[in-house]
Amino acid sequence: MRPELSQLPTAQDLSEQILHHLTHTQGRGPEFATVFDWRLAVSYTIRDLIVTPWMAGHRASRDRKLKRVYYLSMEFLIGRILGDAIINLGLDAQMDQALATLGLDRTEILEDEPDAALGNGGLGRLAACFMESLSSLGVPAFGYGIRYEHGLFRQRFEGGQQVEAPEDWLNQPHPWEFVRVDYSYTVGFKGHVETVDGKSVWRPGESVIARAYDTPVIGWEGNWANTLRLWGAQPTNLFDLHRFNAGDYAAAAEPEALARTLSRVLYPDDTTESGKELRLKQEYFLTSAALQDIIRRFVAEHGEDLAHLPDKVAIQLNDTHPAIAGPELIRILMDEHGFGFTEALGLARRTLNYTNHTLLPEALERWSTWLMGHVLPRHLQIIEMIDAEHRATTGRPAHVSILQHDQVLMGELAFIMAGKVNGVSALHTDLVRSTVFSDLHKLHPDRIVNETNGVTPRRWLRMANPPLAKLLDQSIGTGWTGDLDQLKGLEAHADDPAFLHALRAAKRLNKVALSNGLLAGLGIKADPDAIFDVQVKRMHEYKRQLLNTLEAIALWHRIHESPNGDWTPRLKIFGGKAAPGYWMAKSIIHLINDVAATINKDPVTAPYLQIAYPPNYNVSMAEHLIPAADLSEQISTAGKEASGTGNMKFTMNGALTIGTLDGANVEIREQVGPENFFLFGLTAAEAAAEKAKPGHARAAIEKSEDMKIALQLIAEGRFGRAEHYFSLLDRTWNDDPFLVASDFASYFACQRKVDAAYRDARDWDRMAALNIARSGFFSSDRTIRGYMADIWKVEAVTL
Ligand code: 26M
Repeated sequence: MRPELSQLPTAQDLSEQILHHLTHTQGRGPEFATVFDWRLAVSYTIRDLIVTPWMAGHRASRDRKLKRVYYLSMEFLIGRILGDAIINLGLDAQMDQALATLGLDRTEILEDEPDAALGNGGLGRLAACFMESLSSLGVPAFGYGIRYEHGLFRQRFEGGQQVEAPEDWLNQPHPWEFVRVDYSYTVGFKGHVETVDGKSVWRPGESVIARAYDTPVIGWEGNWANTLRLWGAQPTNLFDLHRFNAGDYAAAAEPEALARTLSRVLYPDDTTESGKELRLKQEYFLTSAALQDIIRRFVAEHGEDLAHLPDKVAIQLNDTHPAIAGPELIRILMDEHGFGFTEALGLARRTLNYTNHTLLPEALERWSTWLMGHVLPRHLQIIEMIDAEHRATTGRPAHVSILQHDQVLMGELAFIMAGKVNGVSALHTDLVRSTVFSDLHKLHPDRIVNETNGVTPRRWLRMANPPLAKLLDQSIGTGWTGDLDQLKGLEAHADDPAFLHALRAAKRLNKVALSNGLLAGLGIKADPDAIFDVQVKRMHEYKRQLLNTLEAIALWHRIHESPNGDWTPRLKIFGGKAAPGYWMAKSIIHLINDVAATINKDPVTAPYLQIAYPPNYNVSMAEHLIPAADLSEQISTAGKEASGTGNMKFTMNGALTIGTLDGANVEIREQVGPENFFLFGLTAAEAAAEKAKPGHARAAIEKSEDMKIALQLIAEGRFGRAEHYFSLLDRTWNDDPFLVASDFASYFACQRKVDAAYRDARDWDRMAALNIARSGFFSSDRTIRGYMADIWKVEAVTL
């Protein structure tokens, strides 16, 4: 419990403060105020309450000289802030009352806030959940990222195809950030390396200024807040006065525009695109600014002797994107602080750790040595030194190295520079050990550890699902929010008809709300008693939205064959964006929309099968979709999904999973019990063996009449012009790298088991209850405790 509960503001305090900020901060009287004005006034009111614990935390961390965690990430997919802050401060009831007295609509206010979409998907959202858990646990921490002016693009559909438009969240005042003009650092690029008195000195040829923008991240019960520090790029000189005076105004503004491009836009890919110079510069921009800030703070608190850095600083690299931190920290220690190479390397390795999020070979970052040498000449030298030292001390053969085929392999670099390397689920960590990093694992058998992902139950349960949260509070008390293992207490209710009835009613409320809101907006008349079958995630071949779509087509066909059959009504919901350059993923989007258009207007099948694909899936949409789901689709090819985190959110919200033995699905199934999980498909080992068989796809298609028909219907042009899908069909028949065909029959049969199970409401509800009861393991609080003990060696603050 919050210790100073008595200090919580009343509803009246809140409404007074809101009116105060409306008048004095927004400069608007209530009679003229727009929803935007009110939302800002409410945000400032809540922000005021966060600032006190925030500053107290900074003071405590500094005065007690505590070790801090620094989470470096190119992405923080935070979504909306206001609703989450209200919940974490424990002010939901008071705020509802305050808004009611002011005549304001709570939903309208909250939904006026743009999503901070500074990330692509799982990796970015994980960083946001981690920031929340670090604050909830009271761990002194900073998140460092980039303040992208434009987050992930907005998606719409034209003729069923994805069209991208720029996202523009900063085109209005952002009430949650504090700009720190005094925390600005110069970041250099290019130029050359000189030797001065036997020491290497990098003379950058270009530079920009990184300016800090701080957002407080408040933890559960409002006791602690950490800082998310995002860097915005500023020009070192504002404009070229000579050119301006000569009348060339556009050219005069060039240096400014050029500098600002560094923090202009988030790269919209969630696998690596071919090495783009701007992306490398963004990565170094984040890393250099963060390290300068970390070292400045260390020196201010602990003095000049950086030999103690690892005792006070734990840096986590979120994938390889900030992996240039290794060479950069060595460069600072050697070139600016006079350490020898070996000592610098040792200190860096005791400070840095690396999380791997993917095994897909196309997603492993690599930079050409030419580009690396051009943009960061001193760093390339240091990378060569790191590589030579590593090979000398381990006896690693020359053909395996950080530098291969004129490329810098960032995974190798991150591994070699890290004290600990972690995977994000048990299966993934095993595969990290046995595949991409097998030879490094042999050389460093204690370096790789597992830290299974988690998600914050504050946002993903208490905030997103009020009907369920209320039922949980009534059934097991409110303690679960800060200690998710307490959900275990629900097991005692899993056979109680009254509880199961209430659970069903809570789910139904969410389904009705979704039907009347988002779905009605799409022109879909949803049946709240149908199975709400949801697959939401980035569009990727390995995630197999195609498998789900082919199942829908085959089912549609079967319903047509026996329209009077005993079909279980189902609404399939898809959500997700494709990288703009990912042609296959875009083709799958097109197919889903074409199939939906045909099926949704078919009067014969309409009572049993509908498909919805709301555009522009984002964090806020997830908050609506996940609590309304009955069935969670986690159907990636085994061995390809590192963990998944959506899978955990669905489980917590009482959806049952249909899934493969991939990523954290394995652990979800272990936790909830195999009898409460719909398993299908090949295992990772079987999938690898299957792929090696020539003609595996064709053989599997020939064996499944349902699959053959589904492909046939597409080829006949039943869902729009067949030409659109020739490459998709060709790839499925002849290549099928993600084994859609091999897993189809098993998936289709499993879905029919789902149909049957859903018809037994009592049994379904019992399974849902047990899924919730056993989801406590998937709190990101548990994950963060794991990092603290195994990797960071930090402790939470006792207040
Ligand atoms: C790299 C270079 C250039 C541009 C973009 C990137 C890039 C950006 C994001 C590459 C990968 C990115 O994200 C990968 C990702 O989201 N991985 C997911 O991480 C989750 C959290 O651990 C896991 O749950 C998912 O299984 C995994 O796919």
